[in-house]
Amino acid sequence: MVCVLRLIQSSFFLIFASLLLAGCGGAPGTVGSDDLVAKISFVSATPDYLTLAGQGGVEQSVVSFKVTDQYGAALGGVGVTFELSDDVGGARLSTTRASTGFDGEVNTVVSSGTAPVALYVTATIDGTHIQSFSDEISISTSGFSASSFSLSVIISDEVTGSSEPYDYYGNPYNPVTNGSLRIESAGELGGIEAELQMIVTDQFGHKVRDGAKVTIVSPMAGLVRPSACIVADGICQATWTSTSGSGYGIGDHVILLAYASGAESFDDVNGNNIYDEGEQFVDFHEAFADENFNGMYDLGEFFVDANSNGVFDAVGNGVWDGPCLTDSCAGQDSTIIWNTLVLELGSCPEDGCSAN
Ligand SMILES: [Ca+2]
Ligand SMILES: [Ca+2]
Ligand SMILES: [Ca+2]
Ligand SMILES: [Ca+2]
Repeated sequence: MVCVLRLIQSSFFLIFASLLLAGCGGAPGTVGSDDLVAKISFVSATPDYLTLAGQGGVEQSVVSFKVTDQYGAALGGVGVTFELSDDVGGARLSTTRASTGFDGEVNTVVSSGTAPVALYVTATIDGTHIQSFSDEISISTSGFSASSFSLSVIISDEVTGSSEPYDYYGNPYNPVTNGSLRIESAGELGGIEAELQMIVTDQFGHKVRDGAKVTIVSPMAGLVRPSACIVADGICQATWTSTSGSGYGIGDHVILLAYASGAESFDDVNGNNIYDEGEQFVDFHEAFADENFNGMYDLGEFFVDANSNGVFDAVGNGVWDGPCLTDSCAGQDSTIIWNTLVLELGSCPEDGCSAN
């Protein structure tokens, strides 16, 4: 009788201890067994952007996952195997297997290689098919490319006064062919706003790092806020606001100029994503706003004096400028790349002006 009682007491203690450990979130479980259903979730990849190895920049990202039970409680001591989606260019993981801590979290580190690529990490709970995937981690150069450095207006009825926007010449607006857009009432009223958008990539067509800066100026008239447009997820936005009530000069238009330090565009004949000697490229001269539309710089027009010599330089340096990814490069790591956008300042509609 005593033995039976002790057996019952012992069994009760084991069950109680198991429940207690599970409740604390630290009990190693037999994952995949009938009594424990585990889940693994992606937590973070910090940062989610890496520069190419050897290019100077952040080359490692800590990728974290978390294992929980069916009630959401953390599970410690669970083995997890990691796999990288691609090892092109030597991209690699610091470890391919680890165990969760008491908080249920487990980490590995992605190191960039020498090839531009977007990667993700797969984490699988050992002995199961239970897995999770990280968000995308981009590996690329950190700079802008002139091949994708686009300034545009976010078109809305409020901006154009119509669901069918028109350009400078009164033709239906075509952002591809002419790049000008009529902003209704802005030639007569101050305070009329147009939302600007920069869409940018690096030379591989990947998003540049968050926090990269594009400067946007409106030298003829109007206000740009912020003038330092900070890129997030490949895009940055700013607002142009009219500042006068009577138009701004020739044709009642303004020219917006966006510029940043970046790589010149090139014709990648052999498709290796890298500038090779002999490939055609666009040799950027200094940036300017062609305020009178004559296709050339005239004294008094705004320009960016990239080489600080006090005058506008109308020709490039004759060599491709951008991140050197071959054994030797004749150009600089970057130059000033730029783009312009023309806004036509429209008059008020027949039923009168009204500010936004
Ligand atoms: Ca090439
Ligand atoms: Ca050049
Ligand atoms: Ca000019
Ligand atoms: Ca100059």
